[in-house]
Amino acid sequence: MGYDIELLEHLFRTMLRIRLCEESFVEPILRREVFTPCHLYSGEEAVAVGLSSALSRDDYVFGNHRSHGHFLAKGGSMREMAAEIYCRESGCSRGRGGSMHLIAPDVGMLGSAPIVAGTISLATGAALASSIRKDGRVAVSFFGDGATGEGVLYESLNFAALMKLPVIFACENNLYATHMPIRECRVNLPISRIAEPFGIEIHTVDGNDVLQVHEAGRQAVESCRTGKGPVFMEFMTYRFRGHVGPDDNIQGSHTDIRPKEEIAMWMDKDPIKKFEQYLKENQLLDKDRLQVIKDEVMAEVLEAQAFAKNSPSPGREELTKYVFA
Ligand SMILES: Cc1ncc(C[n+]2csc(CCOP(=O)(O)OP(=O)(O)O)c2C)c(N)n1
Ligand SMILES: [Mg+2]
Repeated sequence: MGYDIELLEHLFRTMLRIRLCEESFVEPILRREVFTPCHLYSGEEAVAVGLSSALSRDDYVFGNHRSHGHFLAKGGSMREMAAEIYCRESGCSRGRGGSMHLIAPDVGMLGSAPIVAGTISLATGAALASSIRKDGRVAVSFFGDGATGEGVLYESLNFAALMKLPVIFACENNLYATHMPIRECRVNLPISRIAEPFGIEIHTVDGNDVLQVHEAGRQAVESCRTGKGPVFMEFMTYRFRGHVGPDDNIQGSHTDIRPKEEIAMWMDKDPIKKFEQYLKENQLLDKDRLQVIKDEVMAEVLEAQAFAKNSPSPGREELTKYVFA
């Protein structure tokens, strides 16, 4: 398939920005300089990046508790996200929200929240608004396999199908909800089958292959924009880090029960390494150009860390400033 170099660079750069930015938080979390709970997205970058690259700036995205990738992929500012994770006044939620409350309305990232499945109905509502206004905007709801245990997903699927709303239900199936394997809590796999009774378009996609995600995303967006109604997408992927924080990855060492062999198998399918190899093998980007991108991303990450750490925390007297009672 003929993709332009600009898009390929964007996909590689954005996945790397997510990976390196998140990994730059590992030490600060372990040193307890960061105390907001951090659900790292490492390993799943191709989903947020591939799907967001099929959207336009005006389209909407809603996230969940694991949304650093969704925020950056939709165009949110890295320094404002880093500052939010350090709970600083310069953060995207003015330091009051932390890692799980990311928002960047200017670029269509309308918010993330830790309540599992909590933003699915909000994305459906945003799609209803688009449909009433006829403004052509598509809304994406990113949620995990765990959210398929929540009733609001089924209510939203039904309502969206009934009203033919331009919403993409993007399920990131990383096989676990906290430490519960999906096969132990669902009888009917694959997950995407849950969308069948609603008669909507379904895609099951390799979530570690950014080009496959982009391509499926393009088709889903086109379907929504041309009034065909909602789309359900299931992305098969895996998180490299612990459920929350970086350190519960090794079987038996902490709380993670995932087999070492399974973790190793998925590490071999690292979406960034896979894409870098594809770019080199097909002579699309050479080693030197890839190195320039890596250096630029690393410089951005260091700058974001410095900006965040040098920003003041909200004053004690101002902690309730944005609370509406
Ligand atoms: C309504 C609700 N129930 C339980 C929790 C606790 N909780 C936080 S994350 C999580 C698991 C989510 O798993 P999944 O949706 O698969 O996302 P993943 O963490 O795998 O990305 C749970 C149960 C919560 N935040 N909200
Ligand atoms: Mg999960």
